[in-house]
Amino acid sequence: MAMRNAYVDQFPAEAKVIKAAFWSSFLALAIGGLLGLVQALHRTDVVRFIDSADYYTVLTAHGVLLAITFTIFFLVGIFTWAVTTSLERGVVDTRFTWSWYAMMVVGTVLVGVTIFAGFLEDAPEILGAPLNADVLFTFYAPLQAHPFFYVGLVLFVVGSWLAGVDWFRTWWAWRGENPDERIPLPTFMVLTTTLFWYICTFGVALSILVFLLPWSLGIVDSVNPLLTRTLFWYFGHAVVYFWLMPAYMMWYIMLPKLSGGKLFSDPLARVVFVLFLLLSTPLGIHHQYLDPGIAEGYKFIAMTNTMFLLLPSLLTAFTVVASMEHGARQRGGEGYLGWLRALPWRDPVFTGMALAGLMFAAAGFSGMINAGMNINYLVHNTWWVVGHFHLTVGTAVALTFMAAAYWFIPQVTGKALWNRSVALGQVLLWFIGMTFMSNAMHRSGLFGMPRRTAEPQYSGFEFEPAAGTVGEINAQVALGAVILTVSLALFLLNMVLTSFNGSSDAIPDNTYAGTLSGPEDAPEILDNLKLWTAIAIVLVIFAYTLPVASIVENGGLFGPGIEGQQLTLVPDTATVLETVREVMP
Ligand code: HAS
Ligand code: CU
Repeated sequence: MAMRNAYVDQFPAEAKVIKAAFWSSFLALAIGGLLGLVQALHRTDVVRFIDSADYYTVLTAHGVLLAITFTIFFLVGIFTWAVTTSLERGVVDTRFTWSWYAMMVVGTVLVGVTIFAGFLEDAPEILGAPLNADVLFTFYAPLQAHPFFYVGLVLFVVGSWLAGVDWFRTWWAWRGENPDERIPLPTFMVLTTTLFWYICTFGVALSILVFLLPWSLGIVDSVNPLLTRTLFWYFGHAVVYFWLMPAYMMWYIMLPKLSGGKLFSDPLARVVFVLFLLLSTPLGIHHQYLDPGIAEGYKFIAMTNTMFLLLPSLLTAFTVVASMEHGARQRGGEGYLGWLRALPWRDPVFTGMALAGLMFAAAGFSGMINAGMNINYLVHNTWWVVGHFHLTVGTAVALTFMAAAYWFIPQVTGKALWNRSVALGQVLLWFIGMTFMSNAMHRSGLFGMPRRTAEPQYSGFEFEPAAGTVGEINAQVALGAVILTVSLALFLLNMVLTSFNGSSDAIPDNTYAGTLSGPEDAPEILDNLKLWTAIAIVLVIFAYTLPVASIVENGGLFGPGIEGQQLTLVPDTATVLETVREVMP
């Protein structure tokens, strides 16, 4: 009998942790996804399951569970897989691996309980404050959560830091045994991503530990909202690449093989990941083009850096599509575009990832529009932005992860996938559902439909789409959301039923794509992680020192705060005039 060579046969102990991380991620996906349906139907006024007063509880849970919990649990799983597989050795000590996983779980539970307490009529008082966290996934001041929310976040982030330590330790151990070898590409991708994760999470850790947590505990009276916002976005842009890099990794090392060929260029892939390490952080201010209190010049620098950061994604589009074409031609594909037909469209792993890539091409365009300082004024805080990130994190990342799960779950459990046709239907449904939903969101944003509100219609104000009607746009969003929910249910069903399957001998080997141009063609300097990290830190210092200094100078380290100013949501004219008179000399 042929020997089976699945991941679980090579690394049984690691496979258990990875499996646990995947299931944590799927649980978050299930709850977060369902809440997505609830709010889409609510906003479009199709069916209302909740009171509008609970809208922000739902929105916070949806955002946190999907953008933070689902994504990061899944990626720590595949990063652990990538490091151990490409170094051909296990982690140094699986007890350490379990401990960071446990820390992330405890953090998630704390955050989850605090958010969901928002549904209770009388939330229990702990530490002198009611349990609550209706602060959305961006959680910057002036919104304030219960201290448990921040403590939970800290535990989760520290858990992810220790995961990074685990990957580095494994690599150091391997380097000791293989002193003269190049870092294998998947490990290289994990390490560069981890390095910028350390750089960017420094900002959010500072924001939580020095400002938000002491403020929610009542140790300090106020904070400077612009400072905590800026620290959040210092982290908040780079985090999107923390989600994206594992998807890119799969496109580089799996898609070429699934297509029947090899990766076009290992050196180019290394350059791409180095560029992400350098440029992911010093541009967070592109989320703050409309924030008063930051000078235009700093916003312009953020815009310039953002435009440079398009480069690694454009290189990725080229390299990955070239590799797919190479694969298709190996399989007999011909012609300028005819080769597309020779791709393995019946394979859900391939098709899911390819469709995710295709949607990301559109997402890249909406990202470029967001990034233009002047055009951003049109789309900021509208549903356009929501359309943008459902194509990026909601498809490029989420669909790639779901497609990857069809390959990974058999690898880490030794069980064959329950149903491949259902899986193929599932990835197609995601693509179709997202086409309806995100297209309508982008369109409605263009005529000013706001994001983050339960009642987007504003009584007495008529939206006028350039084409079609508001009702038609709402119908498309609702239809898209329903299709996405069906797709999600099929995904979870497949995962659950697979776990009831018996062990199978028909699991593909745990290998990934070879390369046409390998690491020997890449200049040695690309592997100099210390050098790139140092440059990345210098760039951050250049981009952030002056804006942060001026924010602190104008608004105070701990603010004048908003408390003293008695801001109400819609102040009457007299109050506005009075405030203007007070602040104007
Ligand atoms: Fe973004 C807002 C700019 C990428 C996520 N973004 C957001 C928010 C989220 C988010 C969550 O400059 C909202 C945050 C909030 O709550 O307020 N974004 C960009 C730019 C890029 C970009 C320039 N975003 C992402 C990614 C995300 C993400 C990736 C998550 C994973 N974004 C912005 C800006 C804002 C913003 C502003 C603020 C807006 C505002 O006003 O609030 C770029 O990185 C995009 C580059 C991408 C490309 C595409 C390359 C194409 C590829 C496809 C290859 C095809 C294949 C398949 C493999 C240039 C790689 C081929 C298939 C065949 C069949 C052949
Ligand atoms: Cu961004």
